[in-house]
Amino acid sequence: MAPFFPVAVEATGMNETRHRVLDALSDGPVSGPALAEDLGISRSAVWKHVEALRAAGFQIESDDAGYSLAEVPEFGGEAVEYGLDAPFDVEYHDSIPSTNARARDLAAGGAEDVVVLADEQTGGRGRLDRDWVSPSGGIWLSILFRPDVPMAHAPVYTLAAAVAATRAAREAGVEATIKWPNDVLVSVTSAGTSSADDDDVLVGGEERKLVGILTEMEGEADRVSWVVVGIGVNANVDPDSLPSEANPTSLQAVRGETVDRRLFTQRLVETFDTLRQTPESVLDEWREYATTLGKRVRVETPTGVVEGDAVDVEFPGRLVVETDDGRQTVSAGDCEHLRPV
Ligand code: BT5
Repeated sequence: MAPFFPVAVEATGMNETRHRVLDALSDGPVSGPALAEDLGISRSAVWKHVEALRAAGFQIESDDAGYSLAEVPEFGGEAVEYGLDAPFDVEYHDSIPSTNARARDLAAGGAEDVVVLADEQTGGRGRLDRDWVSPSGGIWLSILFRPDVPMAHAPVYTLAAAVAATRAAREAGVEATIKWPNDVLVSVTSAGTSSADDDDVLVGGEERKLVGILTEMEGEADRVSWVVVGIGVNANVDPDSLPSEANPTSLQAVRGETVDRRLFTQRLVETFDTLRQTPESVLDEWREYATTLGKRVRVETPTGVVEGDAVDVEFPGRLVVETDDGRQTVSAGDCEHLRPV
């Protein structure tokens, strides 16, 4: 215990100081000596922080008046942490096999409130051991946290992630909707246009997958130890590079221009952070964005197929289906939209 403790304290301290340096630079110009005095660190420590920030892609100008922040990098850990209104550290990788696998490793080491973020995944995973294709330009991230809830409540975090991703997509001008339980879709009438407001609600081939979510967890029945919510957003990627059988789309394809991945990631993480604190508020927001409700569905569950009209969702995330044999609730499965009811 003794050797570990000082290291942890130092790591936290570094991070906070770096943030304070950045904040001061964004209000700059500020001179090195003034900054050193304000933050209670040495001038050479200021210089080291400035150099580390430059290495992370921040453009920091220096002239007679001092240092000032000229530009924030397009993407990356420091870039997403800069101005992030949520208490997460962001660990960034240009390329990694799977952010979920990395977050699980961090969980095993005792970490919490970490976002693992990558530009590219070389071994991205979907549910049931399926592959998740994750070329450079996407937003591939996993949120590791330790909620004080029973294991049975964990599905609500999948729904919360879907709400957060949908809201961020809509703020980026993409009319996304949620398909139970873990997909965010865009209804497309012709390549590149979205039409969630149209009356002729779309089914089957006209719904394209924008985001996939994979939630993993560990714990005892009465209490979760950790949850990892993996969110894959096809951001600035060409849908032609994704598996065509999934009918994929991307933010870039729908918008006709690239999206600011830093801002998108921040909004996504911030909304998720708010929702995780009030799990009981997730369902109302989910209903508002859901495209599954009011549709005829066919759900392949681990115990068989359930077909009927999707009428509601229940805490923590069960789909309520009106079948010929009465009402059934479904906890997990692959859901296919058949047609509007
Ligand atoms: C999912 O699985 O939709 C969950 C995907 C979660 C990905 C994130 S990325 C960050 C984190 N790290 C990981 O390793 N994973 C998470 P599922 O519902 O099983 O859908 C998988 C199916 O979607 C595949 O079988 C393909 O058909 C299709 N697919 C694969 N890559 C895709 C993509 N980029 N966009 C759309 N569809 C895709």
